[in-house]
Amino acid sequence: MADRWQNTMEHAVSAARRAGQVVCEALQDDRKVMTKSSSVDLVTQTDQKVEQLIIQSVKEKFPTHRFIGEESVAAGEVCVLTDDPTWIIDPIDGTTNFVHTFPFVAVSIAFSVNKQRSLVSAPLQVEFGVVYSCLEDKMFTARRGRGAFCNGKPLQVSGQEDIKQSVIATEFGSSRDPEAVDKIFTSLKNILCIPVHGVRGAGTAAINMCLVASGCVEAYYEIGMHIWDVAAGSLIVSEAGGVLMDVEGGAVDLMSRRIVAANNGTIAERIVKEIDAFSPPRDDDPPPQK
Ligand code: LIP
Repeated sequence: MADRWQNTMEHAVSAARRAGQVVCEALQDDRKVMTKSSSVDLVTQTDQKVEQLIIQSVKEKFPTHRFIGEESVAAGEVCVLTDDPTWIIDPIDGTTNFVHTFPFVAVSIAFSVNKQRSLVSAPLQVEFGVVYSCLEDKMFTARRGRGAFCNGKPLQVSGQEDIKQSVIATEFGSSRDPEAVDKIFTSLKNILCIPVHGVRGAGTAAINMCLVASGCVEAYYEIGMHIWDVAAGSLIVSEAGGVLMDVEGGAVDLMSRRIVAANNGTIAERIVKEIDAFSPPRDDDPPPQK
């Protein structure tokens, strides 16, 4: 059956590859670092330039499409889904890595159609996801219902059912609020002491999710990331045979800034038991009144 969005996905892949080339070239330059919500929430001119390059290239081909971009939202645009086809873009996932030349940075592009209050059961709403790990030159792709791939090779999550034989990925995020940090460390201690074989973090949610899809880690969880970090990876995990869950169990809501992405429900539910959950402001919350 003809795939309605194949042509659109191919545009996304070429846009991600071009963006990745710009990111890699910029790594050689002196990167002007700015901050957003806090002194550790970093952004560079390259983040902003790459997001605009992607958006402009899409607008030329698909003028009616809409966008949720990390840096556009940071500049004040609303983070809401409408009935229009919507591109969800993180121009550099792993900006702190980029600034410090820690070698894991990705361009993440997801494409969603049909209005949703939030991306509940995200795989049903995300039509395709593209994550380009540009320093590794790994193009991760997934088309809803048609599998997940890395550089064209099929991906399959780990078959591990025993949490004590597992490696789990997570991130500490950019919040330095003491209460949030306490909960993040409580969750980390609980999971480490199950015990699991190890805990890892690439410094980018998108690559962590691709590691789940690739079977390199059994699961990734985090509280505090954003929809643009995980929208593409959510489909890549699902199409590689994995599962998505909220940190307190139940359906994932990608606007909630909370996620568990795992190889199977057994591992996901075991992790949920250990997470000291909290609820950060949602991505689709109205901006605070000035
Ligand atoms: C990053 C996420 C990561 C999170 C960081 C940051 P960015 O995205 O990929 O999971 O822990 O705080 O949000 O800001 O590099 O695009």
